[in-house]
Order: sequence, then C-alpha cells, then structure tokens
Amino acid sequence: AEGYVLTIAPEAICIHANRPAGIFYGAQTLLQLVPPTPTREPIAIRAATIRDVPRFEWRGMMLDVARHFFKVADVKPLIDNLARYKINRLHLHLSDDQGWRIEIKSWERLAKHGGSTEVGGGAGGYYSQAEYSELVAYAAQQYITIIPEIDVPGHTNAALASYAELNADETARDLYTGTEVGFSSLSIHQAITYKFLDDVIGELAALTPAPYIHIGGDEARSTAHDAYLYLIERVQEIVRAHGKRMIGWEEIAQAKLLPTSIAQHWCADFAAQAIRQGARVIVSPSTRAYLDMKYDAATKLGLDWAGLIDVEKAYMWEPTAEVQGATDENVLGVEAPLWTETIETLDDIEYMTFPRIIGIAEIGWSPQVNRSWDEYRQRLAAHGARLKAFDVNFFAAPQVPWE
Ligand code: IFG
Repeated sequence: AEGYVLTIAPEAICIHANRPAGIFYGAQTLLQLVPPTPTREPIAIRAATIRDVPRFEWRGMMLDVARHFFKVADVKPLIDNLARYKINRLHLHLSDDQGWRIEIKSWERLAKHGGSTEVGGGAGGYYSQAEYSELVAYAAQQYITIIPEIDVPGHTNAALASYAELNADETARDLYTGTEVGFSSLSIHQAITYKFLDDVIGELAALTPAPYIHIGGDEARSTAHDAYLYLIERVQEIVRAHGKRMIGWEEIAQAKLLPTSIAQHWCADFAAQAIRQGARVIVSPSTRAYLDMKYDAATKLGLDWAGLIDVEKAYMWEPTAEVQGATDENVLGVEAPLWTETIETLDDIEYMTFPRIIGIAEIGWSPQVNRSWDEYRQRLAAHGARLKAFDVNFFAAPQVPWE
C-alpha cells in the first residue's frame, strides 16, 4: 500500500507503485536525492533502482495541543516536515486537565470554557470543527492520517471544569494551569458520563476519516481500579458503536480488550497483556521516543523523568524488543509523543522534534538489520542543510557531523 520502485536512468526517472501513497513516498525519496531548494543549475543524480516498502504501517508523531494550544497555521509546517520523512500518522492529544481543544457542538462549554486557558495561564484556544477538518484534509494530502485523542477517565479537569453535572459532587472544578497529573477523574457511576462520552466520541468519529479513536486511559490515579476497568470496557463499546477501533495508553490492557483495540506502550508492561489478549500495540517507549525529554542536561526545554534522550538514544532501539511478546505481526508500528508542558511555540516543537523524529521515522520504515549509529549519523549530517532550507528550527546535536 505504501511501497514503490524508483528507477533513475539516463533516459528517464520513473516511480511505480500499487497505490498513490507509494508514488508520494517514491517522490519523497527522489526529492532527498536533489538539493532542497530549486536551482537552474544542472543536477546530477546517480543512476539507481530503489525498491522500497515500509516495515511498519504506523509511523507516527503525537502532538499534545492540550497543555499548550497550537493553532492550525503552526501545525501545518510540522505536517509538511513529517511527510518528508514518510511519517504517516499524527496523533493529536486534544484534551487534558489544562485544556479541551476541539469544538463539540452538543457540549459547547468544553471548548469555550475548557479551552480558554493552558499551562501557565495563557489564552489557550481550540479547533472549531471546521479547523479540525481542515487539518485532517491538509494532512491527508501528504498521506498523514490524523488520530484524535480524548483522554479519559483521568486527565479530565478541563471537562470537569466546564460542566458541574459531570462531577460526582455536582460542583464544577476550577480551570487548571499547572503541570500535575493524576488528580482528576470522570464520575464512573453517573449515567451522564456515558452520554457525555457517546456525544463526544460520536461527533469526533463523524469528523475523523481514520478508523481509530484514541481514548487515553493513562494515569487514572483518582479512579478506583474496578471503576477504571468498567469505564474502559464501556468506552470501547461506545467507540465500536461509532464504527471505530479504540486506541488507548497501555493501562487499558488491564481491561477486556476487543481484538481490534490497540494499546500504546509508553512506560509499563501492560502492552504485553494486550498482546496476550490478541490485541495489537503501538510502541512509544518514554525512554526512547518521548520528544519532550531533554537531549542533554543543557537542553532548556522539556522534562527528564524518563531520562535524557540524545539523537543516538532516539535511534538505537528496536520496537519489538520494547514489549514482551512483541513481533512484527502484533506491532502496528512506532510513534513519538511530544508532550507540551514546556513547549509553547512552533520553534519549540521543531527543536525537540528534529532531528530525533528522523531516526524514529527510519525505525518505522526500514529493516532493523545493519542499524548502526556511526553509519546513520553520517547520513543524518546531510539533512542539516535540508532542515535549514525548510526553515526548521532543529537541534544541531554535537554528536552529528553536520555538513
Ligand atoms: N506522562 C503523561 C503525559 C505527560 C508526560 C510528560 C503519558 C501517557 C508524562 N501520560 O505519557 O500526560 O504529562 O512527559
């Protein structure tokens, strides 16, 4: 579905593929063989035949637009630069304690009130349904599928601040602009919670061509364990009723999963439980793929609870080695989350994302055989000029001999 053959010969350059995505990816490869900016000078390209097909179907990045909000005009350049490296999924973390970022017509206070601030007390913001659809269409033109996440039952303070009736004590929470986690929970045994979930997931599913809805499920420290399992299984039913497959952070694997559900590994071994249930996994190890982790002790942006992740550490790992029982069959692929507690601008996004996402994109596309830091860093060095040409505010890591 995404493979291609690129033949470069004196008489012609040809790209053949089964599907349009393959043509697009062949074109990305060809573009990497020529200078990044237009030139009238003749260009010499070495003759070659490149027969190429991705190892994993899920090659993704997640952008947390809840801790800090990023308007459509800031997300589009990120989409452009991800597509150049054959990334094909952009997971948008649309709700959290600090913000609700997507208009829901049947619960309009979620965005209007729940989206009115952000970490640090700024103005926040949200995507109207038209803006969300604009992002979906823009990404699709570059073969990137948008995956929406509404995080439940924890990470729900913005919703609990927007509607008193969603709270067990019928009292609306205050808006929250800090960076603590684990203090909020939907009220599991109130009927209105499931009307809320059905309405939200219904409206989101109608706006989302992707066959997935991500329902979060992480860090539900204020939800009793049995109540958590009950909610996850009910949400899984709601997602299915709206014709979508449920994705959740790996804690969801403690509940009974449908074989179509997907657990996203980030920091525990619940994903192994998902595999044992016959579900599939997306691999996002916090120690390797969390783009909000500092590169080194000097990095001003980001956090370091999962350790420092330099360009080499973000590249030298194998997805099927991160989860017990993982194989190329039950791993859908890889995803690199950028949590934005400390990230406020597109420059900040680019600084933490590039160049580490380039190595993760290669892990998602290329076979593991021969993966070597010394070989990779030489190739990566040539991309400094390209990233500069595309005005990407990348981190010029000292370990890379940038050309
Ligand atoms: N863990 C939380 C995120 C974010 C992150 C920051 C997950 C699944 C720490 N949950 O990662 O909301 O706060 O690195």
